[in-house]
This record gives sequence, structure tokens and C-alpha cells, in this order.
Amino acid sequence: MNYREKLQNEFDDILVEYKSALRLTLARITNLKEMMELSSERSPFDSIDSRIKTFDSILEKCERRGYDAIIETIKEKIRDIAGIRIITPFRDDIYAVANMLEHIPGINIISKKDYVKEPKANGYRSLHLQVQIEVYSPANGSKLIPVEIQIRDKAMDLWATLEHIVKYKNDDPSPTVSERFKRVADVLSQFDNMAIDVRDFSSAESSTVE
Ligand code: 0O2
Repeated sequence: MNYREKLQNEFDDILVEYKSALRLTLARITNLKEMMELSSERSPFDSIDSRIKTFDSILEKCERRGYDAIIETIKEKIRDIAGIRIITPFRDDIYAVANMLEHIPGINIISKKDYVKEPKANGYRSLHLQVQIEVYSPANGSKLIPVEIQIRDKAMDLWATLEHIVKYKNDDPSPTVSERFKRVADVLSQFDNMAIDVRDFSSAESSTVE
């Protein structure tokens, strides 16, 4: 068995804890979404997606960040093995959702990276929350397992999806491609402002009619 296969086996052994953490966190967030849909308020949720990071993607991230590809480092440094993505209709809904998540018992928010207020140089926007949730197994007892929650609106998600497709096909995009993507991000940011204006204008108008 070569080193990669040995590491993959070790990774497979710890995967059950990440799957469990993902299921538990997802259930709590889905409950919240359903409660909002039943309430009389407009829901800040559009959709929720989840994934377990692939072994290849973990190795790629270790290499990109200069980490040793050993199981201890993966457990300590790769905090997005279990990931949840929440899509919201409007930009300000991102913070409404983040605020609700802070109140869910059992989900501890450890840190935030706000790429909405401070987008990455390429134009990427999203709010990343690092959370921990307690997982119990008869073999290992209780453990805190990390889950990354990304919250972004539909326009930000459209941009990230398209950028991922183009980057996937072109690992080293020219400055022209990057510059164009940055411009698309700027246009979508303006779109976000306009969408909020229209929404607020429409609700002000309907409250005047009432
Ligand atoms: P997958 O599904 O993992 O294979 P972090 O430290 O993780 O909070 P950071 O520094 O952004 O934040 O980490 P990283 O590894 O660069 O990105 C983590 C995830 O954020 C990515 O997962 C994407 O989902 C998203 N992301 C971050 N930056 C970009 C970007 O510039 N463009 C796009 N399209 N997505 C981004 P993976 O690794 O893509 O996918």
C-alpha cells in the first residue's frame, strides 16, 4: 500500500464523524428554514446545499497552503471537510441568516470571514462561518467537529459558479480573464444594491396602499 492509499484509509476512518456533524448541523438549519417558511415574515432562505470535501480537494488544499499531507494536519487545519452552503434571495438576508445561526443551540460559531464586506481580489463574495458541533460515537465519546457554513446571495452564487467553471477549465487564467471576472463581480454588486432598493420600494408602496 503506497502513502496516498494509507492516508486515504485514515481519512475514510474519520469521515463518519464529519458526515455525522454535517447531518446534525444541516438538520438544525433546515428546521430553521422551515420555521421561517411557516411564519408570516419573508424568509431570508432560498436554498441549502451540503457536501463532504473530496480527498483530492483536501490534498490540493494541503499543497496550496504548504501543509504536510498527514492525517493530524488535515484534522487540525482543514476546517471545511464538512461544508454547508446557504443561498439567500437578497444581500442583507446573509446577515439575517448569520444572526439566526448564532442562536441555534449546539452550534458554536468559532470564526467568521466576511468576503461580502471585503471581497477577495478576484471579486469573490460570501460570508464564511467556521462552526463546531458535538458528535458522539461509542468508540470515541464526544468530540467537537468543525463544519464550514458559507452564506451568499443568489447573485454571489451565480458569480462563484461561473468563476469555478472557468477556473476549472483554465487553472492559470490570464489577467484579462481575471479582470473581466472582477468587472462581472462589480456589476453583480450593483445589481444587489438595486434589488434591495426595489424590494424596499415595493414594501413601502404596499404598506401605503394598506
Ligand atoms: P470544494 O468543494 O472544497 O472542493 P476558508 O479558510 O476555507 O474559510 P478560504 O481561504 O476562502 O476560506 O479557503 P479556500 O480553500 O480558498 O476556499 C474554500 C471554499 O470557498 C471553496 O471550496 C469555494 O467553495 C469557496 N471559495 C473561496 N474562494 C473562492 C473563489 O475565489 N472562487 C470560488 N468560486 N469559490 C471560492 P473549493 O475548494 O472550491 O471546493
